[in-house]
Amino acid sequence: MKKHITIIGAPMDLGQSRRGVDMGPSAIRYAGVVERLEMLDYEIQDKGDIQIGRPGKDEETSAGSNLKYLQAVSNASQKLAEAVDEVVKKGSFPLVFGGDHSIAIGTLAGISKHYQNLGVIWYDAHGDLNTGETSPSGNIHGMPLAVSLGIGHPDLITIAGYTEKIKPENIVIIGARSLDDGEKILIREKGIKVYTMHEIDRLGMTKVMEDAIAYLKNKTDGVHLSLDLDGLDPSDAPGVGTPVLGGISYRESHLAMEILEESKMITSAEFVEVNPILDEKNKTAEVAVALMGSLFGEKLL
Ligand code: HAR
Ligand code: MN
Ligand code: MN
Ligand code: MN
Repeated sequence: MKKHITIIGAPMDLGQSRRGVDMGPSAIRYAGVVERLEMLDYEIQDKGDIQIGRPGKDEETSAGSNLKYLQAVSNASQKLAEAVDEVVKKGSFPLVFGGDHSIAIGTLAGISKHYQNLGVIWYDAHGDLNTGETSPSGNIHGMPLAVSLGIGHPDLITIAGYTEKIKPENIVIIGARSLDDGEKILIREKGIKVYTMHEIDRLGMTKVMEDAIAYLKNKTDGVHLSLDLDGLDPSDAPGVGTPVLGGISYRESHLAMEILEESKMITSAEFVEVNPILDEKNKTAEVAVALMGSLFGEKLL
């Protein structure tokens, strides 16, 4: 039987301050994702995009909070959680396209209730472990991993009606090179496993991925890949809102996806932060699609 993937677009740009990332799902489709995955003998259903409400001019800040566009992000997260929940219930593999990384709040809320111990691989230059108190920007795309731990604004941590979406010991962050002070404290406090660029340089991507897989293997019953394109070096993925020098290469990222594919552990995925307005001829969307090819088993020979 052909394996089944369901695509959902989440054209969200309100979790950060660079407009254009709402066109990410279109750019990824334009880069040929459906055709590419169909060649791998998957049956693909593209459910289209969830609707993101446009906030009024005065809605950037809400009373009693420094979180930007809290209401719009929380409404969209609820919608995305419901859409993803349906996909998992059907037994299909949820593949979500952002949009900025705030969408992970909804993705994880929809997926995690189907698992006792969902693992998460957070492939990102950033930790996304801020709260309103520690965030330097108020941008919610810097908060989704903390929110999924149940740490953050009440409107966000209660999406889909339950609080702890992931346990700290079931998280692996890969590619970190920009962490705020509050995020570093949370990482130490919760004992979150982080492979920074230092470990990737020193150990090599093969060892990092093998260690990450071994770390998650016996304690999780599913693993979600949350891949922020800014985890890659900006020379390979220029179309992102918050690029950080010294990132993971295109080649290393392919290798990481291939090792994940061999592990057969990944049960859902999202690719976020593709901003075609900041891109060079849709390069970053093409990189995202090429990585999905490897994640789903594309081989040269
Ligand atoms: N840590 C900074 C903040 O919270 C920058 C976050 C940038 N985040 C993303 N997601 N692109 O990884 O504002
Ligand atoms: Mn991120
Ligand atoms: Mn990032
Ligand atoms: Mn390869």
